[in-house]
Amino acid sequence: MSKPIFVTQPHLPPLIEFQEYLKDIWESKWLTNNGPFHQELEQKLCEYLGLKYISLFSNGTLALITALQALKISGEVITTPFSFVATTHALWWNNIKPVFVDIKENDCNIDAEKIESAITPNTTAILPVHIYGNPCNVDRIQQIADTYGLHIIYDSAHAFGVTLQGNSIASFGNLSVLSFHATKVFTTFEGGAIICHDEKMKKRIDFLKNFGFADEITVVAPGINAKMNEFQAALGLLQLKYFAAAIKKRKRIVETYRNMLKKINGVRYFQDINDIKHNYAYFPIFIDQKKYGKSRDHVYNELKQNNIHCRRYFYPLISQFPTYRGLPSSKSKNLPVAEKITKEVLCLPIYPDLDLNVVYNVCEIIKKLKK
Ligand code: T4K
Repeated sequence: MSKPIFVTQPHLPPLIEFQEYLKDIWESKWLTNNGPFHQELEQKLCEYLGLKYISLFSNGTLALITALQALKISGEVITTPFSFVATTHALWWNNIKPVFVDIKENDCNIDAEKIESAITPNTTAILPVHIYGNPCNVDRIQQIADTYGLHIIYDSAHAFGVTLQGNSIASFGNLSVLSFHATKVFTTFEGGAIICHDEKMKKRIDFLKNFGFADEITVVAPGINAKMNEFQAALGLLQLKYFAAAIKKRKRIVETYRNMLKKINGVRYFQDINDIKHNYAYFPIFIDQKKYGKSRDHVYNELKQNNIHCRRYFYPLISQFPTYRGLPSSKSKNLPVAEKITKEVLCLPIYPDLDLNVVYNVCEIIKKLKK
């Protein structure tokens, strides 16, 4: 049997380059707690992304949980059901009630026009996700937040490197959270970050991720341990070096998919949008069963038979999991678009070193199935 192909694969630098960093770590014996590589990565990321303040984290989920703590968010938060569970779990871990709002078919992001009708006296914030790296309608969401006095925390887990009119997408909202998990375009094994806009908030976030310590003997809040270690930071520094080349390779794969899938009735995919620099983190396709003649799951299983392991990101919806399905906002009639998209979506393999022959093969299988 041929080698299995997975939906993604991390893009790693030459081992020898990482070994150089390991030598330094071995010599200094500085492994974690705001070490030299940690400091260097924070600085380099600020430069690279054009941001002023960034706090590194051990993973994106803890960064989300801490972001909510940093703003003291409580009550109800408006969010999307079409994301990875961690988005809503972060609310649950903070004892906050999620209120789901439907998504838009064109980019799968929260439908900003439906946010206002979900606001109640208990609403304190909006937690949208730039899903697959597609920028949310940041202007409209900001306008709503300003009108109703709400905070915005963006889950930008998929959106590292994405820009909107030349600005990093992570620069929007009161806080924005990145993930550097192994499956992400920019990885530190596990990892994440919070982006904020002033020094006081940066300090507060740094205290919170280190048990609440402000100095050796002062604990200012019930913080958590969410620090990024030196090994993670070292990989991050190397990732930066290869990031631009990796995105170029991803783009080529996306263009090949688009080219090969363009004449298949019932198969839809995203196009590039002017003003946006995309990161090509995922290549989701949407299969309209009526037009295509077969279901999404049929295609998923057929590809699996061929040792090509695609993923149905994001199926089921978060609102369909036992923890959340009892919420009033989880009802089907509240989420018609999300319920349609979750049945249609299939993320095809994409990563910088993916062989283009695999892309041809995947597309041929999808073409043949239509007949
Ligand atoms: N918000 C959003 C919107 C998110 O998507 C995520 C995470 C978060 C928040 C939370 O951020 P973190 O706390 O994770 O930093 C994966 C990832 O575990 C998760 O990070 C990610 N989103 C989610 C979309 O995908 P799984 O369960 O699909 O991962 P897994 O282990 O099945 O990996 C997928 C494929 O990737 C494998 O089939 C093979 C390949 N792979 C995976 C790993 C872990 C590798 O080649 N090497 C590896 O080390 O969740």
